[in-house]
Amino acid sequence: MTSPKSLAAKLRADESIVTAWASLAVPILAELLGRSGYPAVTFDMQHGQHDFGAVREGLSFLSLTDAHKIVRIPVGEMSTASRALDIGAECVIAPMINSVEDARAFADAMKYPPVGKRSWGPHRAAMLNGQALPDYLASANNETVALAMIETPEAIAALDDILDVPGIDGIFVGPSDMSLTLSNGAKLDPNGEKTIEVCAELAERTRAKGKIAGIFCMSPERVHESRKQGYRLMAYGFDVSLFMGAATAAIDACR
Ligand code: 3PY
Ligand code: MG
Repeated sequence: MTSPKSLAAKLRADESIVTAWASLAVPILAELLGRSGYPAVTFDMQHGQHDFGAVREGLSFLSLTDAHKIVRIPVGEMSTASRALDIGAECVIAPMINSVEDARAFADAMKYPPVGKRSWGPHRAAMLNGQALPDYLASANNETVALAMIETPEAIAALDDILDVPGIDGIFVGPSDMSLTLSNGAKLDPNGEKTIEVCAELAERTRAKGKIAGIFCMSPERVHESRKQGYRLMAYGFDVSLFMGAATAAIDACR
């Protein structure tokens, strides 16, 4: 049964969620972000400093708050997607999903049979959820969210087929890599006009398939624009910038 409070249920009900982006391998920072009012926190294992232990501890700290738990895995590390779910992630974001084959490998890691090939062992996740193991099994395929990152021309071309892969719940757009790959390495332009146009088209195509659209945002303005374009999971609030911004403001105020 889908809990009305799960991240999956909220996103499917068209609620919009803003997630903080945690890159520092300091587990208690996730709890502080949750206590600060963020509805979700994403642990970035692709470009952030987290190893598996830091994510494991961070998910436990975050469970002391109401914030939802999201993990971005490194490129191609599908076994880490299953492990992230096993230690309590509710949503996994997989970078550089460029083909139906990539999407199938991701869905296989995320969903139990008959949808995928996820192997059994979610003891910590069930414990954090306060669930008995049979209840975890009954709800897991519905309540775990698999978001395929779309950030290359190949992925844009294959989007409809990627979205049709059973077990793929939606997309998460990476505008930096998108601008880099669309310009063949010439320009990093995540907030450029062309990038934003492509982002709008991706949200439309994803919603037309009844799936969830998420995106990384570089400003609160982009969060609001993305929401209008149909996105429902927006990442904004990079821990390094949040900390340095607050530290700079504090010391500036003392000068
Ligand atoms: C991108 O913009 O390419 C991302 O992956 C965001 O983290
Ligand atoms: Mg990227």
